[in-house]
Amino acid sequence: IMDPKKLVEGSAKHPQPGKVFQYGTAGFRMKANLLDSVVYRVGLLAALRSRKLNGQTIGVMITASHNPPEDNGVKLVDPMGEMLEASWEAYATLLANAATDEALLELYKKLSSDLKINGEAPARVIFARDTRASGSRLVGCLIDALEAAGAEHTDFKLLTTPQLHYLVRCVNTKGTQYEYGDVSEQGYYEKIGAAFKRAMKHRKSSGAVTVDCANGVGGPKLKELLKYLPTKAEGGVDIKVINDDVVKPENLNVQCGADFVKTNQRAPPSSTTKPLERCASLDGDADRVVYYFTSDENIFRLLDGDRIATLAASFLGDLGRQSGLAEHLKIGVVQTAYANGASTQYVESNLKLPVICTPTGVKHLHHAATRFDIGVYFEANGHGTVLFSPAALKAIATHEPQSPAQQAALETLQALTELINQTVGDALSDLLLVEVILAHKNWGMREWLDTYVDLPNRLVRVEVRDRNMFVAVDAERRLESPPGAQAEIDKLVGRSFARASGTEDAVRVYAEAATRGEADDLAGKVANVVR
Ligand code: 16G
Ligand code: ZN
Repeated sequence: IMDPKKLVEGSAKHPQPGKVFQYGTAGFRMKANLLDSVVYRVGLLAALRSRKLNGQTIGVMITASHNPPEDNGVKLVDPMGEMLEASWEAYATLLANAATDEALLELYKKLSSDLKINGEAPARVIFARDTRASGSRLVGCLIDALEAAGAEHTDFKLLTTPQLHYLVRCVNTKGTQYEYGDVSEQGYYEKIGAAFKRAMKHRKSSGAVTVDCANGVGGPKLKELLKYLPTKAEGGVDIKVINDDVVKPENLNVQCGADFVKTNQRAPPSSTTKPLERCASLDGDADRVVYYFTSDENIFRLLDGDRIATLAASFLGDLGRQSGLAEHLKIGVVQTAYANGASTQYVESNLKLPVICTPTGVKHLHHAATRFDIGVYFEANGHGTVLFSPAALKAIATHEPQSPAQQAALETLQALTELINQTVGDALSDLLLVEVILAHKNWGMREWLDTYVDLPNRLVRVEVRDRNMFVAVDAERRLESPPGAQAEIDKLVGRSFARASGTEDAVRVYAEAATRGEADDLAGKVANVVR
């Protein structure tokens, strides 16, 4: 049970700095020195959430993903490894903004009674952090809260964000028919390693990939995972790890990592790979991955989340047909408005699969993907995964193959259900998924790139007086407010939309057109409408 005296004393150790905080698309995120009181209060909420769910384990991840080293952040993970239920985000915001220690205690009690929480129910929380220098101090704030709230807690130390999501699901499914895996970091590697071996069973070696780990937690974790994978000689992939310096946390995400590569449309300056060599970049907490290479003509080519989604959907469709399960496996792709129009067209016209467009933010895509038997979702920035419905899992597990070819496809499909992290986008798991597919298709980067031609596009950030004026509808593809703005955009040629950023004080404009010049021109014109 919660100890009121401890709660107030703990709060006094981590005072609210007189700022207004908001639980955003990815939890709380800001300069790390502002975060102590926020983490303390998130700890209290984690305990409340666990009690509300009768002692199911809640996760707390301390990370600021691709943001600069001096930032940090905190977010909650729900029992099945999903993001915190949206209605609870508001409680997190309320707690973070309680002005005094006593006000915090009162609010805790009020939430507890409003939400009909049994104060004597057990509370269980597990947590982890990325490699930021501020991480261990913030863990201290979190532990103070969990002690005050009377929650059992386990520190899993340094993990990637998706590893923590995995563990939360494992704890909560332990001993049930939905057991997800062993509740340990090693269990994660074993599960993925075994699945990868199985997925590669009908293939030989598939070449090499150089992985830029953003100097973040993905570096040591990928190196650990390698110990569970077949070597190149054993028919595995030759994975070379670079930018894995976590000893100097000030290097995190600096001139490297998935966000750097995607935003700057170029390889990390430290990269020494040659033309056509396969490269990938993770972000700071390893929940995003993008691929790239330089062509023979020395042109940088990015294969982002859209490309991973199309590759995965195409392969899963093949496996469905080859295993004789096609009619039981309705595959769909979920994207946001940022997806390149050519990728959407490719999925609909070539793969003949349905596409759903949702607002930006992983939780929206994830939710929509559960509507399919196999839901492939990716944001263009490289965050995404593939979800298998319970019915699909059952069909894949129990289908009787009618031929050796069906058998082989079925085995690969079964392996993929284990290889792919079902809780959240996972760069390590996605990386291996791409490698498996390229091996099966016997493709290099060129063949993958040549599946379709991206439309030229341009993304601009526009500073505005008040971004809250910009209300987007229709999965952010249209502006409802300010009045008249959408009508102006509709007059222009090409596809463009404007939306308020959920993470920065600005409006983002995306434009896509037949030529580079037209895309730039369109983005400029829409930016002027917004300004
Ligand atoms: C957050 C989202 C990410 C999204 C980005 C958009 C999660 C875990 N993260 O980082 O998916 O792409 O926000 O940022 O949902 P923006 O609103 O500033 O464009
Ligand atoms: Zn991330």
